[in-house]
Amino acid sequence: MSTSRLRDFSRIVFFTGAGMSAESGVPTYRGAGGIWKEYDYRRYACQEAFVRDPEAVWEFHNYRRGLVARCAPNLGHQIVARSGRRSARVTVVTQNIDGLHALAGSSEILELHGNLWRVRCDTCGVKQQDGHVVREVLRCDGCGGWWRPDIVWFGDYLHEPTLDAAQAAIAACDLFVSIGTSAVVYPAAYLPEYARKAGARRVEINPDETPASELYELHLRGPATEMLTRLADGDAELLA
Ligand code: BV8
Ligand code: ZN
Repeated sequence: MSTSRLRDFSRIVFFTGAGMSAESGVPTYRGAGGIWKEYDYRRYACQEAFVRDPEAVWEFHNYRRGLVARCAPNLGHQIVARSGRRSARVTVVTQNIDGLHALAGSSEILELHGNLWRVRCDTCGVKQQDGHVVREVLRCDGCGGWWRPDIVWFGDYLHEPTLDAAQAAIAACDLFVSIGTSAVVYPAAYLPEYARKAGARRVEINPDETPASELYELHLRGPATEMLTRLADGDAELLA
């Protein structure tokens, strides 16, 4: 039976990277306009930098908060959220920290790399979730230490239960749609392999080829909004 519409699948995983939010105006990390071209993550976005110069780390993260706060979910985020209301089970496994999937109304979201709008104090073991705003209070009221952006930086271990949940969702899915990731950051970049082992239909949405492209059966070479529209309208014949 040839399946060509999202709702023909019982368990869908959308695996998203920075390209998912590019059309919302959120800079990607690599490629043209990539944020790591402008900012060295070793100075602004890693544990060593946070210990060495928390003010510089907060200046960078409040700069990003200010920028992302002006960005809204795009049509691609909305299609993903809508499919979650129509298909049996949809899980969003995202590498993004911008919070745009939740804003678009997706409910089952696994944030592999944390969240730009959440902070934590590792001394007090507490977290705080902010709205999409710049943060003013940078010192923990419990211990006076610096609040840390609750983001998985390079060299940080991912939150094990979140990664386990992502692997479990992918191992049980019958459709795996990767959107806007360069597939170079691990362990997230291992995840498409779980979809292959699960025998899921595998679709890659990305204007460019990636090191993971050979793992996919269908390649939709274009921007997320346009390709997701095609997928949702069923005119991109998913592999039978
Ligand atoms: C870990 C946080 C265990 C958020 C990020 C040395 C020491 C320690 C670890 C390592 C090491 N060397 C290597 C590693 C492993 C390292 C890693 O994978 N490095 C890579 C670069 C080789 N991984 C880690 O450190 C991870 N932790 O391994 O812990 C450990 C611990 C200690 C010692 C050893 C091991 C943690 C990884 C998470 C890092 N956090 N950022 C932030 O600060 O903002 S990385 C960053 O990359 C983001 O999280 C992002 O999510 C992630 C992946 O990027 P993408 O989302 O794919 O975005 P990118 O810009 O790259 O690509 C965009 C794509 O979209 C492109 O393909 C483009 O074509 C496409 N596109 C553009 N426009 C559109 C589009 N697609 C569709 N539509 C469009 N319109
Ligand atoms: Zn504290």
